[in-house]
Amino acid sequence: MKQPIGIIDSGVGGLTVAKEIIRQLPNEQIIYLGDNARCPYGPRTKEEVRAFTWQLTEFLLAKKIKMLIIACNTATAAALEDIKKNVPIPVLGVIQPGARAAIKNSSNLNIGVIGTVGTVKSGAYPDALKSINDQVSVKSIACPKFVPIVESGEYSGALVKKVVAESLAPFKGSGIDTLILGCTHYPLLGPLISSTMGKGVKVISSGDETARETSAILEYKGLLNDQNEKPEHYFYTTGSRDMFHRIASSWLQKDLQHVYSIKLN
Ligand code: I24
Ligand code: DGL
Repeated sequence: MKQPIGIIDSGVGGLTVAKEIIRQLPNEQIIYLGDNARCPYGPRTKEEVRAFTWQLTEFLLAKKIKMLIIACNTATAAALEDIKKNVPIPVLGVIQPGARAAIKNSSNLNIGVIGTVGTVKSGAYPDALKSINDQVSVKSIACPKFVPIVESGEYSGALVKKVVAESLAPFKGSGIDTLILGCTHYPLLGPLISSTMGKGVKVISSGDETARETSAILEYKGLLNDQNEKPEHYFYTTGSRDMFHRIASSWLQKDLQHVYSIKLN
């Protein structure tokens, strides 16, 4: 099936998920919408995030997508259930794939989660983990400083190292053997987070797991694109076209031809 896969996010962070989907499913066309004008979602109320996420969803449904990926953890936590119930195509968030991979990896069922304030407050990761295995013990920590660090482009260096160590200090002595990166931006801090946590903790990127699951769902439902002319991907932002073009082209290592700024009503 030739129709595109839709990906929504609060901004550019979801490009970490998009990149992995493009890598794993090179024949699939992607339509990405980032709500840069209203980014970040992390500190907002659940009601607000849910309303925004519905607007993004409706924009992409009008583009005839065959499947919707909610790449933003905060949006998944606030709106996935509601959207899933009310749209006629498969909808996948980033939380369940991350939770599944964490359970699969963990030997002691002692799992850590980091994310935005909204994601941690929602309890969506503990809920997802417990619905897979009710024996699991979960410790979640909000790391509100991490998104601004990544967006500053300065995500190595002594100062960043210090912030990461301080933010993750509450995990000391917790006995976790698996840590879920429950935010689109955190994979960019992945190596630093991993070295801070040490060898005994496996770090799991929810976005990478989501790309794997996307591929499994499309295959199972017979929705994969059977043609193999290289697809052209489309990118929409509610913010500045040039800013989005610059970050996305650099991240995807390609001078993107189809980047548009749009207004949502
Ligand atoms: N990374 C992200 N967001 C940005 C950025 C970045 N600017 C540089 N880099 N800006 O997210 C978002 C909008 N700004 C506007 C001004 O105020 C602050 C917010 C992470 C992107 C993950 C794909 C660094 C950078 C880059 C290219 C690729 C990756 C990356 F420029 F981290
Ligand atoms: N995309 C968000 C997430 O994964 C992080 C950025 C934001 O707060 O909007 O939770």
